[in-house]
Order: sequence, then C-alpha cells, then structure tokens
Amino acid sequence: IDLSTTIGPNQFSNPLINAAGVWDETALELDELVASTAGGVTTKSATLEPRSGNQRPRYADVALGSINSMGLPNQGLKYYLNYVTTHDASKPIDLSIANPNPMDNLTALQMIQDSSFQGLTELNLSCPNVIGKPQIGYDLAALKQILQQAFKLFTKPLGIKLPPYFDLQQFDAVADILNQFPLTFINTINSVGNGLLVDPTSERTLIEPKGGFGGIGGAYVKPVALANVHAFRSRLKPTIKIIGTGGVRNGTDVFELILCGADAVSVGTTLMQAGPQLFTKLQDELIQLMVQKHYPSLATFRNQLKAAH
Ligand code: RRO
Repeated sequence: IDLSTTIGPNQFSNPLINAAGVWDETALELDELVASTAGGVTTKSATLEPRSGNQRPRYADVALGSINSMGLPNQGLKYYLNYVTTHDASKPIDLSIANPNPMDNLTALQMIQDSSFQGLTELNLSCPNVIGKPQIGYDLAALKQILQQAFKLFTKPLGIKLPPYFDLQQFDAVADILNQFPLTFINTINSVGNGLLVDPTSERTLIEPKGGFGGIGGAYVKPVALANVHAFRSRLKPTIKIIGTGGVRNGTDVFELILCGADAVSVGTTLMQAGPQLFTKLQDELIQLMVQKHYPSLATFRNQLKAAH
C-alpha cells in the first residue's frame, strides 16, 4: 500500500500532519512530531514577536470535540525559522505564520524568503481568537489584497489556512480569488470560530477569554471540513493542492477527507488528546480500509466521491 502524497515540491511518505497549533509550539514538541510517524510537521502559527496568548483556561475538551481561545501563543518567527533551518529534514515541514497586523505578514514572508528554508509556508488567514481582530479569510477584499502583496515578494511554495465557509456563493467568490494566484495549497478548515461551550453544573463557560467564545474543533466540525474540502476541490485549479483538516478521529475520517479531494490531512483536537503516537494508529486504520476496498494508493480514491442515489 502506497500512502505517499505530494504538495508542491514536497514529497510526504504518508498524508498525515499535525494541524498548526497542536503539539508544535516548542522545539521539544516539534522534535516529538519529527520522531513520530507523521508524514509532515507543521509549526505553531508564528508572529514576528513572541506572544504568551490569552488568559487561561483557554482550551477545553468535551466528548465531541474541543474549544480554544489560545490567542496565538508562540515563540516568535525567528525561533521557528531557526528550528526549521537547523533541524534535519527527515520529513517535510510546513512553517505557519499568522500576524494580527496584515503588514507584519509581509515582513514575515520576506524573512522566510531571505532564509534557507525550503519547505512549505502556510499563511494563516483564519485565526478566530485574537481579541479585536477579524478573520481575514472572511473579508474577501482583504484576502485578495494580502495575496497580491504576498506574491510580489514571495517565490517559495505558499499556502493559506482558511476559515470554514458556509454558503455556496462564498465558495465561488473565494475560489475565484484564489485561482488568480500561484498558490501551492490551501489548508481547510481552521476551527469553526466563536462557538460557545458551557458547563450546566457550574453555569460557566469552559474557557475564560472573550466571554467563553472560541474556535470549535473535533467531531463537531467534520461535516464542515468535508464540505469545504470538496467545495474547494471542485472549484480550484488542479495546481492548488488541499490539506484537509477537521474532525479526524480514525482512519475512516482520513479516508473520507481524501475521498472529498484532500491531498494531505491534518489532525488537531485528536492529536491534542492522544499525542503523536496517534499517527501510527491512523495509518494502520487507513491501510486496513484501503486493503478491504482494494485501493493501492491514495490517488485511486482521491476526489472520487459519488452522489447518493
Ligand atoms: O492561537 C489560536 O488561538 C488559534 C489560532 Br492562531 C488558529 O488559527 N486557530 C485556532 O483555533 N486557534
């Protein structure tokens, strides 16, 4: 069974990656991902300067998923650039950046452009948790403007992390914009922004920041992830690859995202809960399903979703 997949110039031995923000803030955690059976590793979305993030509690797990309002805690771009340019490249690295001030994203891209980094860069346009800042992915004029500016200075493989969309006209409008640019990939979806989880016993929100509002991940969001992957796969030019993210708990979930058109699959909430040994379990389950179905490679079922009848 061949689980390999390709995103731009990067060859992955298998399609599984950590979702940005999970198990990836420190070199210690990143080393554990590199040592795991993940096909690739993403770094925590970096800002120009280190940030400590929002007040705790800022993450909570429930049976069907998670809520977070981390607020972009990270060690700063220099830390991650140093990590990705000095550690041995046994698997592809996806360097994520997210700057609440859009101009800082251009500075960050210029730093990556000028470095020796040869992996993928993921520009996060969908963080829902920076107090007072909107998600750029929901402002189509701002989305187009940042891509225009980014591609004036950046020539390395670039992808963007998108928020979930919920309207077919929105998919059309966003895809129209993305198709105008030499994007290497999109990653869809980020958490479903500004959900609310409550504890009926204490009558309190589960997290402290923003009055309890936070990004929802896990099983709650799987249908949204499948829809966004499939909607974009049918609208984007074939040179733009798709990392599918959202609601993966087992190998069947990985299979479904690839069936809907994903080239690779990233895992957030379940990785947070189970740790990096999760990747071996997901691969074993995916292989078992592919053997049952007589699919020798991901390409034999990717984007082959059929309609009900
Ligand atoms: O750090 C966060 O609060 C965060 C980010 Br940057 C993001 O993109 N998505 C998310 O759910 N949390």
